[in-house]
Amino acid sequence: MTEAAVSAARKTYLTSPTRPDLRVPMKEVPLSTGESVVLYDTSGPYTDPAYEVDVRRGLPALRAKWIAERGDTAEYDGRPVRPEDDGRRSTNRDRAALSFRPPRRPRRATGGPVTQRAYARRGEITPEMEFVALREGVEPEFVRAELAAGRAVLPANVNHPEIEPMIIGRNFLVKVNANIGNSAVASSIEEEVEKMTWATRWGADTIMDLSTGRDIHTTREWILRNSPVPVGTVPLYQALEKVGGNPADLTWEVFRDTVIEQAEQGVDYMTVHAGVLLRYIPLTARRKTGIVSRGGSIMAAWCLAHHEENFLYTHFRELCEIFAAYDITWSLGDGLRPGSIADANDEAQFAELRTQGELTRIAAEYDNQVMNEGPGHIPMHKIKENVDLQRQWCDDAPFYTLGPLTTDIAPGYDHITSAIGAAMIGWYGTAMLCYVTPKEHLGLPDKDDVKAGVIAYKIAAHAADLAKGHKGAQAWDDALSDARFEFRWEDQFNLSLDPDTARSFHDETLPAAPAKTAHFCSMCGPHFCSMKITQDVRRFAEERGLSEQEALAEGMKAKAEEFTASGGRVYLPLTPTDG
Ligand code: IRN
Ligand code: FE2
Repeated sequence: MTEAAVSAARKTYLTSPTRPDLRVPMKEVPLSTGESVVLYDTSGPYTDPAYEVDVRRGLPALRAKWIAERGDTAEYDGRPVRPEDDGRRSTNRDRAALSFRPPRRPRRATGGPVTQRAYARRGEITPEMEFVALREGVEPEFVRAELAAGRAVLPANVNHPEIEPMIIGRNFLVKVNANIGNSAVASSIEEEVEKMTWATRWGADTIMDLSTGRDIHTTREWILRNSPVPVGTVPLYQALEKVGGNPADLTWEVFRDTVIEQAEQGVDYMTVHAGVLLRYIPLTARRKTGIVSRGGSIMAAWCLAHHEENFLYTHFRELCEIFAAYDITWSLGDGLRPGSIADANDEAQFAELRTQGELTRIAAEYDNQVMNEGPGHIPMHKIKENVDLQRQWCDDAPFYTLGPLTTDIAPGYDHITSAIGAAMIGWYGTAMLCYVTPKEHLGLPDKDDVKAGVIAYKIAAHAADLAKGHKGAQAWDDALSDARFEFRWEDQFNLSLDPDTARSFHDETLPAAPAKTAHFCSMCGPHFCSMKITQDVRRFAEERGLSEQEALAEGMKAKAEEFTASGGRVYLPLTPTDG
């Protein structure tokens, strides 16, 4: 079910000088020069040939020892999940065949908060913090300080020991989230697990399981036990299934129980639309596209049906206590985000953002880790204001945005309309980018769409890292540029974000193996390759002991004479080979 490692890259591990059990996986790309480039790696054990994949057993519990050693959590008998809790279940499936083995018992705090932020505030550097410090190439103390200040989050539920810890914050590498999850109409559990391994293979830093419909609980269990990256959810979706799909029938109790059920499974962060207040709903009435957030529209429908304040807002402190007991990270939803260019940065959107700020401060009282979700559809000139206001109103908590899409005119290409906005907003300081696939607004993404979305967003995230001057980001570009300039084709493929596509495009034009060592590219051909000409000039200069400028002048003169002598023809017939 999992594919081989991308390109010729091999798995390598950074080790901690102080903790022998701490091994940070990295991707090492060997070059034909004998050197190698070491890159950040999200693909998990699946790309380690020494690892035997067994989806029914799940990944090794890397963090189990660290969690147990802290001595502040204990196993207990989880709430039994009754069949009716599981949303609309399928009837034609063998239940036993779907259940995960061996069953596990959940843990929770036995006393105060067990969040990474609580430890950070007490001055403790946890193994998880040390892990991300190695992974990002920064000092562990820096990681601790950013977490303590609430400028970064390290999503790591005590019931998700399988993850390779990662950090989300504006002073770290920009991260990418990929949404997977079936809707009621399509997809199977196996397909969803495969979408997860596929998304992380291409570089997704977290995934969100947005499953609705049948077998939600079981699908999530399979994804969690096999996911090397943090998993996020929107618990409201499952709560709605439990009450039969009518928002008016939702209750605080059903929602709370769903959060606990998912907390016990190990969900690392949760989208909660607690900022959609009753009094903001009328602000959306005159919008071009109303409320486009699924969670936002569910809560708006509930508020209007009961004419009561959003129960996620009125019970927020109780949720903070639950989140503190499992270390769940808040992803405060943007239920009133604009769904069109016309609605960007309007009153409804910014009213909710202010409330996100208020909730961010309340969650901090409970040592909760918090991110804020952001838009949506925003034209380029209105993007910066979003980041500036979020930083100001939400105390610099990590911003996590959906794109934004910079224009509405290209259904089928919204991974591109939104990657443009994502690159910009990442540059201004957004910490994590929620991908958009080519199927946005049109249908359910398949494997190709997941890959297209992740790659588009890795480009946006890396472009932002470069623009922010993130330490070390440019080394990757430099290595690839060197390979390109020196016509090391295989190195160029192997260093690229998508080696398969790069290699196949080159093969389409120049399929023969010698073309891989040829000193020109398929675009300009042998006679007009600018990189080859530059190299010729340098060689010419070296041979004659001239400076590059002098060589250019002399070379140009010689070329001009040669050109006139040959009759002044501009186009020369291409020969099949040229040095
Ligand atoms: C991210 C930023 N703003 C929204 N998102 C994501 O959108 C959110 O994390 C979730 O994955 C998805 C669906 O959210 P709604 O439509 O329920 O708000
Ligand atoms: Fe949209």
